[in-house]
Amino acid sequence: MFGGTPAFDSPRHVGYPNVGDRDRLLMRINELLDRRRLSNHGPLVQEFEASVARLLGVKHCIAVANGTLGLEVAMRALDLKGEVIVPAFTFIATAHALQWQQITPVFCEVDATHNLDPAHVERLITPRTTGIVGVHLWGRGCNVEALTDIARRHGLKLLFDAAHAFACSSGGQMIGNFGDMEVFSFHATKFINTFEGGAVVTNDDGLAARVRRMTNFGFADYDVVDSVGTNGKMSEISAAMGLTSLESIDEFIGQNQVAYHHYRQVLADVPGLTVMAYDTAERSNYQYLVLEIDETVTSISRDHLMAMLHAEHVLAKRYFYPGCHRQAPYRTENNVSLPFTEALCQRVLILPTGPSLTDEDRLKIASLLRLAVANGPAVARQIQPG
Ligand code: T4K
Repeated sequence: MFGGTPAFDSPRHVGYPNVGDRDRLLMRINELLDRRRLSNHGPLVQEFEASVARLLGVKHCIAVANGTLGLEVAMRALDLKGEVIVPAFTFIATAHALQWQQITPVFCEVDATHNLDPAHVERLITPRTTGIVGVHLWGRGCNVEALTDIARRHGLKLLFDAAHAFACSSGGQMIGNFGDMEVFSFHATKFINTFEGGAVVTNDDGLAARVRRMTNFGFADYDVVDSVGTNGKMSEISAAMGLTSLESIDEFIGQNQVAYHHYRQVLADVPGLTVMAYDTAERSNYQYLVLEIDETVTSISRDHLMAMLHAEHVLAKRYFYPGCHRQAPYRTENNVSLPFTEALCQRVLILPTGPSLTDEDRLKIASLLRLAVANGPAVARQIQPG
C-alpha cells in the first residue's frame, strides 16, 4: 500500500474450498463413470441424501442443484405468496428466491445476533403475509422458539435458510429440524461442498413428496406428470464430492475450530475489533471469521481496512453490504429504514479462512490490522476514494 510488495504473494480468500480425500473422490468418480449413471437420483445422490438425513436426525432430505433453487422450490411447495418476511442482512439469494416467484420480500431487522429480530417480524405482519424466512447466519441458529411461536399464532409458514448452518445445532437440536422446512447450500465456498449443490430437509412427509416431485419436472410416475416442476436435481458427481466431504467432516470442523481460536488469540489486542463468538454449548462448523469494527475506537473505517487488506492480497469480504433492501432490485424511493442492519453493514468484515491458511498467515493478517488501526488516519489517506 505504501509502494512495497504486498504482504502475500498470492490472494488469501474467504471461502477457499474444503476438499476431502482426493483418492476416495476419484474412486467414486471412476465408479460412476463405469456405471454410466450420471444423474437422475442415482445411487450416489441416494447415499448422500441418506447420510445427510442421518447426520441431522431429519426424516427427509432432497438433494438439489444449488441452495437458491432449493429455496425457490421450498417456497413454492409451501405455497408462499403475497408478502414474506425475510432479513435484509443475508446473501441476496434469500430475497431473490422470493422475488423470482413474484412474492414480495418484506425486509426485516436483525438484532445483535445478526439473525431476525422476532419483535420486528411481528410488527411487519399484514393480511398479505404468508410466511417468514429465517436465516441461520454464520451457522448460528435464529431465535427458533420465538419465530415458531409467531408463525403459529399468525398462521404463517416458517422456512429456514440454513445455507451456512450445516452440522450446527440450535438449542441442542440439529439445524434441519425446525420450521416447515430448511434449506442448505453445498456451494464450493460452504463448509461441506458438492461443487454446486444444496438440500431441502423436512420432517413432513407430504412436503417432502411435493419437493421431490417439483425438482423432477413434476413427474409422479414413469411417464405421468401431475404438477408443474423444474429440474432441480443434484448430479452424481456432486454427490460424489458431498459423500467424500462428509467423510472428513470432523477434520474440517477441527481445522476450522483451531483456526477460529487462533484468529481470536492473535486479534485480541487490536483495539476496536471484535471477533464474533460461537456458542460453545452448541455444535458449530466454525466456517466464518466475522469481525465487527468499532470505528470510534479504530479511527479507520471498515472500508478503509478492507481496502488496505485487499492491497496486501487479503481478500476480506464485507458480507452483506449494503443490505438486500438497498440493492438495486429492492431499493425504492421511500426506502425502508433498517437502522440496525444498516449500521451492521458498515462494520462487518469477514476474514479469509479455509484449509490453506496457515498460522503464519493469520499472524500476518493480524499484524496488518494492528498496524492499520495504530496508524488509522495515515492509512486512510493512502487509500483512493471509492
Ligand atoms: N442463502 C445464504 C444465506 C447464502 O449465503 C447463500 C450462498 C445462499 C442462500 C445460496 O446458496 P447457493 O445457491 O450459492 O448454493 C459466495 C457464494 O457464491 C454463495 O454461495 C454464498 N452464499 C455467499 C455467501 O458467498 P461470493 O460472491 O461472495 O463469493 P465467491 O463465490 O466469489 O467466492 C468467494 C471466494 O472464494 C472467491 O474470492 C475465491 C474463493 N473460491 C470460490 C470458489 C467458487 C475458491 O477458492 N474456489 C471456488 O471454487 O458468493
